Amino acid sequence: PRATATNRAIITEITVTPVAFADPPLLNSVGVHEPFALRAIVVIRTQDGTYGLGETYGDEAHVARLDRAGALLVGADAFNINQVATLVSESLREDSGIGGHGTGGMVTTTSLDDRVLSAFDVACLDIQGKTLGVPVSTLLGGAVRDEVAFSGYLFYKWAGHPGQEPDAWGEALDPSGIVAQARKMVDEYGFTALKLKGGVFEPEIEAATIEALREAFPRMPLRIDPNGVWTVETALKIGRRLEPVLEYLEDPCLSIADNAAVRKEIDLPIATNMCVVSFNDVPPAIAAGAVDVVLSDHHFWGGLRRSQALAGIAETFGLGLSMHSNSHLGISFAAMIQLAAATRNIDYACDTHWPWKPAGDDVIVPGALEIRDGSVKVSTKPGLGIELDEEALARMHRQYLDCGLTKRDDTGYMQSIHADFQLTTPRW
Ligand code: GKR
Ligand code: MG
Repeated sequence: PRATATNRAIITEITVTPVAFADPPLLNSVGVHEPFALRAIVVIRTQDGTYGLGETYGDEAHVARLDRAGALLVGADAFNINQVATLVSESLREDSGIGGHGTGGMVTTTSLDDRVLSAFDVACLDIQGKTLGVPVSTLLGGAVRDEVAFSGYLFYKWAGHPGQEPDAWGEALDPSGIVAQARKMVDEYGFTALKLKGGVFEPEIEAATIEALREAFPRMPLRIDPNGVWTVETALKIGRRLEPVLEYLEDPCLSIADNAAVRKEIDLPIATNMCVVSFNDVPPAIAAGAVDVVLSDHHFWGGLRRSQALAGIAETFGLGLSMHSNSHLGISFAAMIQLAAATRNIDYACDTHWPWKPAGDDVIVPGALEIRDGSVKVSTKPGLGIELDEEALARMHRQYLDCGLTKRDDTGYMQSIHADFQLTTPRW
């Protein structure tokens, strides 16, 4: 590609490295987390020796796309993200679009172009920030807050992976197990909001779990997310029961139409990271009145700048905004924090899987990101405010090779343990 007039940061090299980190057996509607979660680390280098970091899904189909796009981006200007986006789309022109969604089959309708663009957008912004000596939040319009609040993300879980010792979190398979898990989360991280991953047990048990949390934490904002496996009827029944307790109800059903039907009949905000997952979904969702809160995720909304475009739409149409998360490492976390810092209308504590990751398992130099009193301080250092630990990257890549996983497959793993596990939506 031809460099443009700015000519500030010409990309000379891009490496894409799949890595793996230990993950506990967290249960969800599609199965259970495998012993390792996969991510891809994108490092972009420019002619003056600056590097920028991006992180995204580690499924092999996605990694292959990142490699193809990365090859086209050499020679482009890291200050021209429009040019980067055009080249990414060019690399996908012949793509079948199959696989690489990174969500274990939970969400398969995100935009292919935006999914691939995301990590490059983040890495380019990191380079821009380092070149200009400003944090990414400044490039995004300026920080409106100096810390970002996160919610404690609770999961039903087994004590440990089959054949392994129990992990530090232990078992949580009923309301009291989840309350104990919540106590540990709140004690260790100071969270001021809690989210329960549902869609695992009978809805009545999950409702009872939320009620047990309410009793244990009388003033804590609470949410439940069954990942769209409830029928409209079940969602109405459980939604009405939990009306006095919930801050919002997340993806009770899968489709825009079903969530709209639920929303009309209950007095609770409906949030989603499943039925509004690309710009194409926004007009029909608004027309149907399907949701109140969009849980954005820069990994599938095309990076930080495109997420800001979504924030503008949310503002215009009076939708609430917060953030969704999958298992992730520090680069993604730093990007989420810079984005949230610069987004005026983040209305709720954002989701993160951060506490589920072993502290030593990361590719960045430790110490940059810490959850205290439920929030993370926004870095004011140049770029994302983090540094790559090359040795850790190599170690975690070896871990990826050794673990033998090539894509997230919660369902296959569950079926290897419980052969009768069926993937049915809606389930209840
Ligand atoms: O990690 O099992 C999980 C979650 O269920 C994740 O895959 C979801 O994408 O956290 C997500 C959600 O809010 O739906
Ligand atoms: Mg969700």
